[in-house]
Amino acid sequence: MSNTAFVTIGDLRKGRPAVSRAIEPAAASGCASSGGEGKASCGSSAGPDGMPAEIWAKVKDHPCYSEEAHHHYARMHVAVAPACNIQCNYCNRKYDCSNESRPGVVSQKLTPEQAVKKVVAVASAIPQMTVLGIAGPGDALANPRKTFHTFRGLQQRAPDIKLCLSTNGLALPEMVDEICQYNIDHVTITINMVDPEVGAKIYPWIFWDHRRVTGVEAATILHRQQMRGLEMLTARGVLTKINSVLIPGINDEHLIEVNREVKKRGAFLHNIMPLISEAEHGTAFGLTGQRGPTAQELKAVQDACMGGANLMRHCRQCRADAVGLLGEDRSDEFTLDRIEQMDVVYDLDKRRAYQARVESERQAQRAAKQLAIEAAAHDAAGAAADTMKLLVAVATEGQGRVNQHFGHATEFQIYEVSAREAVFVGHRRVDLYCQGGYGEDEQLPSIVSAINDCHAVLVAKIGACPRDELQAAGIEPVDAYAHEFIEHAALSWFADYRARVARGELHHQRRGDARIRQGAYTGGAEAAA
Ligand code: CLF
Ligand code: SF4
Repeated sequence: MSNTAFVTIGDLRKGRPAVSRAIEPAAASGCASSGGEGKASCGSSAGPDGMPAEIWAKVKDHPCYSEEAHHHYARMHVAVAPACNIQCNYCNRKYDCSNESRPGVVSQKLTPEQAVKKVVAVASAIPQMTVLGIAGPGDALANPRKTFHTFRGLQQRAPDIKLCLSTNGLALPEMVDEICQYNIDHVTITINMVDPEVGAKIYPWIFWDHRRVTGVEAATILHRQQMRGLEMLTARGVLTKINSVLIPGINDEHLIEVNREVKKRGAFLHNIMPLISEAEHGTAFGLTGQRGPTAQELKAVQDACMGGANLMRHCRQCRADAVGLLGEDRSDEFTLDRIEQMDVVYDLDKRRAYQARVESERQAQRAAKQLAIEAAAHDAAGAAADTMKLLVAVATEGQGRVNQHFGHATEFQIYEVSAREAVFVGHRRVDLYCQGGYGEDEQLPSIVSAINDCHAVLVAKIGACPRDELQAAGIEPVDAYAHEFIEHAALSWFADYRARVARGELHHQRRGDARIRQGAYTGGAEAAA
C-alpha cells in the first residue's frame, strides 16, 4: 500500500472544521446507517445532532447524501462526459440503451447546451428535483470542458440547483480549483482499493502523462491521485462521498481498510455497492465469471465498516442519464424531442413553494417516526433482553410511506426492525409483477427470492395469488398499514409479530439467504456516480 500522506488530519481540520465536526459525532454515535446524518432522520430541522447547520444545509435536500431526503427529493444526471481515462474490469459503457438500468448506460449523449436545456425542462416539471449530477457515462473530469461548461450554464439558468459530480479521481487534484470555482459542493470519488496490488486486479490500465500505464504502476498512480484529491477537497470544504464496488475475493475485506483510510482523509460518506457482472454486459469481470456479492455479503461488509466513515445504503446505482427519485427513472419523459415540445418556464418561486410543502410532509414523517420510536421504546422497556431483529420489505412510492401496490413495485426498501427501532438497510430491485392489469405469476419466484431474508412485506395492497405465494414461502404479506409512515408501520407490525409469537400462534424462524439479482438490484458497471 502506498504511504501517501499529503496533509495531516490536523491540517484538514484547520481547513474545514465544520466538515470534521459533522463526521466525528455521527461516526462516534455508531449511527452509520442513515446516510451520514447521524440521527438526522429523527433530528431537528436545524440539523441532526452534532451536525453543523452549514453542513446540514448542503445535505438536507440531496437524495444521495441524506437517506431521509431520498424519500422526498429527486436528482438527475446529464450524459455529457463520454470519455474515460482509465479502464475498470467492471465497466462496459453502452449508448442508446433504454432497457438496462445501471451506471455507464445512456440513451442519448448530450452537448452542454442540450444538457442545460434538459435540466431546466426537468426542473420546471419536477420541482422536487434539487440536484444535478454529472456521472458519466465516462468520467466527469476526463471531459473537463464539457463538464464545466454545463455547470457554468446551470449556475446562470438554474441557480437553486445543487451541483454534483463523480469521478474515478485520476484527474481530480488538478481540477480542484475549478470544482470550487463553480460551487460544486458534492463530489463522489470511486475508490476500490488503497493497496495497488489489489488495484492491479481491478484496473487493467490508466491513461497517464500521454501514455497507457498498466499493472501495479497504474494502480499506484491512481491511488496517489485519489488520496490527494480527497484530501484537497476536504481541505477546501467540499463534501465527498466515496463509492466502492464490492468484488468478492478481490476487495471484500480490503474495503474495511478503504473505509478507514477515507474517513481519515475527511470523506463524508462511504457507499459500498455490489459488483454487477452479467456476462451479457460484456465487462471483463462478466466475461471471466467473477461473481457479485449476495445481499448478505454486502450487508456484512457494510456492517463491518460501521463506526468508520458513515455509510450510504440507499444507492440505486443509477444510469448516467437518470431522472427522478432514486429508484425511479423518468428519463424517457425528457428526451430531446420531447423537451422541444414542452412549454418550459423556470419559475423559482413555484419551485420554492413546492419544496416548502415537501418539507412539511418531511417534518410530519420525522415526527411520526419519533413517536413510533418512543412508543416502541416504552413497549420494549420490560423486554430488555429482547434482541430479536428482523428484516421487512416495504413497497413505497416515496414520501416515506407504505403507499405502493405489491404488483407495481420494481424495488422494495429493506428495513431492519427491532423492538426499539426500524432502520433502513438497503433495497432490492425486482421484476414488475403487474403487467398491464394482470399479474405475471412467472415473476413471483424471483421476487420471493429477492426478499427471501425478510419476514414480512408491507404493501398498500396485494392480490390473492401473490399473497398465497408469499405466505407459502414464509413471508407475511401485510396491507394493514397502507399509507402509514414506514417506521411506524414496521414497528407496529414487529410488535404484533412478537405478540403472536409470545401467544404461541406463530413459531419464530430464521429466514434464508436472499439472492441479489445481477443487473437489476446490483446496478451497474460504473461506480463513479
Ligand atoms: Fe448523481 Fe451521484 Fe451526485 Fe447522486 S447519484 S452524481 S451523488 S446526484 Fe446517488 Fe445514484 Fe448512487 Fe450515485 S444513488 S449511483 S450515489
Ligand atoms: Fe471509466 Fe467509470 Fe467505466 Fe471505470 S467505471 S472505466 S472510471 S467510466
